Amino acid sequence: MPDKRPDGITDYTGPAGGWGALKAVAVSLKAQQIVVRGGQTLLKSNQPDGFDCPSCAWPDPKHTSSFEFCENGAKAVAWESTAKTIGAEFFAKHSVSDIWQQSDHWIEDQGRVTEPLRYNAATDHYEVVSWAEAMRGIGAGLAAVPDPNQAEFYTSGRCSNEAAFLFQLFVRMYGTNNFPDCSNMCHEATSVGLPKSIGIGKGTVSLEDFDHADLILSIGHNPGTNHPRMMATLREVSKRGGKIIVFNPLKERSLERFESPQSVVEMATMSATPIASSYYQVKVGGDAAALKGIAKALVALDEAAKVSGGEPALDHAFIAEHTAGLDEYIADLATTEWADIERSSGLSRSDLEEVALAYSKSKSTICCYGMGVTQHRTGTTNVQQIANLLLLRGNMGKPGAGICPLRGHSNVQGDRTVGITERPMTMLLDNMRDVFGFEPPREHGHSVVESIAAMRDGHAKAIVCLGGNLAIASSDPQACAEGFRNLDLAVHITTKLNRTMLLMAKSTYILPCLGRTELDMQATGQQAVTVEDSMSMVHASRGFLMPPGENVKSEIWIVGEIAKTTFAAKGHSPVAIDWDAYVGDYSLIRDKIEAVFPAFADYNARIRKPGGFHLPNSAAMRQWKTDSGRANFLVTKGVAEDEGAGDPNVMRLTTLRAHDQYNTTVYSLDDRYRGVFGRRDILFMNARDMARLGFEEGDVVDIATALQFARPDRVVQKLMIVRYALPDGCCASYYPETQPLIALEDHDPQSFTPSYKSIPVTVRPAAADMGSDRGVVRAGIVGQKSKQDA
Ligand SMILES: Nc1nc2c(c(=O)[nH]1)N[C@H]1C(S)=C(S)[C@@H](COP(=O)(O)OP(=O)(O)OC[C@H]3O[C@@H](n4cnc5c(=O)[nH]c(N)nc54)[C@H](O)[C@@H]3O)O[C@H]1N2
Ligand SMILES: Nc1nc2c(c(=O)[nH]1)N[C@H]1C(S)=C(S)[C@@H](COP(=O)(O)OP(=O)(O)OC[C@H]3O[C@@H](n4cnc5c(=O)[nH]c(N)nc54)[C@H](O)[C@@H]3O)O[C@H]1N2
Ligand SMILES: [Mo]
Repeated sequence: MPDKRPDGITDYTGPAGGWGALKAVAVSLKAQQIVVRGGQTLLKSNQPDGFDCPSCAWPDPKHTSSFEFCENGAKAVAWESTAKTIGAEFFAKHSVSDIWQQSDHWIEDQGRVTEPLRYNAATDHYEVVSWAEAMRGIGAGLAAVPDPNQAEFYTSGRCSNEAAFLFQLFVRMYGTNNFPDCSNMCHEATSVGLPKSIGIGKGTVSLEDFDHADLILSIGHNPGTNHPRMMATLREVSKRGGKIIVFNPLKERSLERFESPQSVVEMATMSATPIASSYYQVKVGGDAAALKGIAKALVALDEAAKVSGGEPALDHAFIAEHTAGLDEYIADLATTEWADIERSSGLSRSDLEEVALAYSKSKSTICCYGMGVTQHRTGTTNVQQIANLLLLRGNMGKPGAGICPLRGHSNVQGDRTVGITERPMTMLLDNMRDVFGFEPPREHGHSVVESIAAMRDGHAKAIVCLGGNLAIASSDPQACAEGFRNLDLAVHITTKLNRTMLLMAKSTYILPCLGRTELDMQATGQQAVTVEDSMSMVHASRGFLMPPGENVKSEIWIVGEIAKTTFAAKGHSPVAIDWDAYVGDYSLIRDKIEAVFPAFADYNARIRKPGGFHLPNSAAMRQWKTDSGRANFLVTKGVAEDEGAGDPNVMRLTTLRAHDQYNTTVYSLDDRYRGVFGRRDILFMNARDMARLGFEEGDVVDIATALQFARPDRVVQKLMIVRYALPDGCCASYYPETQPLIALEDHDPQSFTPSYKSIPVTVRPAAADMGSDRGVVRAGIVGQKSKQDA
């Protein structure tokens, strides 16, 4: 008899996808009151003449003619093209302190912001202002910052190449490289780690490569939720007999079985395709050890082959021609003990030898990975271990092989390509100087962690956020709240209201912008923008829905206005720029992108071709732009130190996305594939750990940060324990509710990526309410109460 589970918890037994996915699409369209409009919108997403789906960066299929949508893309589009709007009436009715009391879900669900707003501290209300007034205030505020390096300019990866490029032009003319960006919290370990390995900070595969791969290693990503369109690709690989080997502490349903909502046969017969051929539940933070174990076993196979005269397990010709550092790497593998590998990874030597054997038989292997790899103190070196393993068998720059970081936001890769970077290369700055005729700042700027620290410590005076929800997405909401409230000026360019906008600076503005799905009319007519997907394909995106209000402006228009008013207030501009011309015709911006980045040659012509064009990828062509001129094997000594391993009370917490959320946007409180409905106040743990720590499923507990970064307020209260297949000593909970546990200082030292996915915690029976929002996690509230409220 199945045992009784707590409220809202079920055993999910079906495959991922299937009728459940189609039903969920209908529900989210209805909730946003756009059944008809949304249906039309979906038909236009990821089509040659439509808009780029804002949900993820997985590329479009080769033949963009078929109707490709996915459940979570549908939710994202419905959320953006909602019929609900908020304007003067809403903000007159609700004070900021009132709104603060609501859940994050409620706040965003109020709908699209339709008017520029300025905060009035005397009344504690946002008030509608004219665009001219808002811009005068913002320009004066930015001009008043004593040193340009005391201003921060955040971007979230939904903005287009054109908006991002114009933004970085303005900011560099203003005089700083302070570009905190969502990728600092996401794939920065890739951007920092891979250039040293293979000379480029991006993936090397294209979608076609998946047709030729016979082995996919899938490490630390959850495509059924976060890149659902990838499931079609994995299903094809599986159907034609390719192997898929998964490393993930949690059993994720989509990686086990998937029923394609686009396959008539599977839907009619309720059948499903198995995805993973083997599934290894690696310990949280144990990937580097597992990768080293596989490499060590592979080298042993190669040695054995030398003796027996069998097929070598390493690609010696590739290694000799293309790589450097093999001897040091092999020497390190030799001194890394199996006992350490087994302890750190939680996997047995024989498991890892099995993977090595499968790998040695593969002709072409792709390794896909996500946040399970990057969001650790060891993020950068984790990524480099993946590259090492691929290089051992020449799986880089040949058909069907390569490295495939799954990017997050739909244009996070493009924003980086066109200059949003706090550590710019000399070539970028030289080209900016030559093309625009001003001397850009050379000093490196702030990443997310550094900008929050500067705000918290009172060094930064102003921030402009081009999208996102920085204070909630970042680690340490305590520091973020303090930081935002220290500022003289905060500006939020946004589609919707979120909690970051409730952390009041002396002067705070909200500026409503168009989303991807909407018609963008400027002086020369309807405009298209461009984006770059996870596989370096650049293509056009054209919205067609009517904007939610006549005062909602394009991001590009807003950036242009901020630039004009700031330099007017300063009384001078480093160089005369005709901002109105760029805003009036985005193809002029593309001309300049092309002038600064030669890879965009013939930009305007090439985006007219359906599907767009591919940016050249040096590593994919086996050109290694590294210091050694070769692909480098990079050594990380030993295995990740298992902090707290000696203490049986310390658990390692990882933070996850539920199926019904997009980062900090919570669409609903369900997480269907993990069997959770109507609640997010969950701590997943295995039955052995529950028994060992004296808990039962359904118990309500508090979790506190342990060890180095422990602090009395690093506590999340009242989570309910739910049984889940996880390795011993590991637990999991939802992002962003768990942010208060993560210290700003707890990050990868190389890439500054917060270690969102390996937080040492202790678990204890729930104590009395600590008198803060930490007691109401269930409602999705994080952070502190607002000052106005205290
Ligand atoms: N619907 C939807 N789509 C999205 C997003 C969204 O929130 N919702 N977010 C977008 C963004 S910005 C991003 S970056 C991507 C994120 O996409 P993913 O990388 O898939 O993100 P996560 O859900 O954070 O975690 C991925 C997986 O890592 C596993 N994991 C946790 N810790 C470890 C570990 O130590 N080792 C290993 N091997 N695995 C581990 C978790 O069990 C989980 O299955 O998705 C993008 N697409
Ligand atoms: N604990 C933990 N923390 C994490 C993660 C984790 O796995 N665990 N993941 C990290 C990752 S991978 C990322 S990428 C970050 C995400 O960090 P962000 O990108 O800052 O966060 P989002 O939640 O994606 O931002 C959502 C907001 O963007 C605005 N928005 C939506 N569409 C548009 C648009 O078209 N234009 C503009 N201007 N604004 C728009 C809306 O106001 C919405 O509220 O979070 C990171 N934080
Ligand atoms: Mo991300």
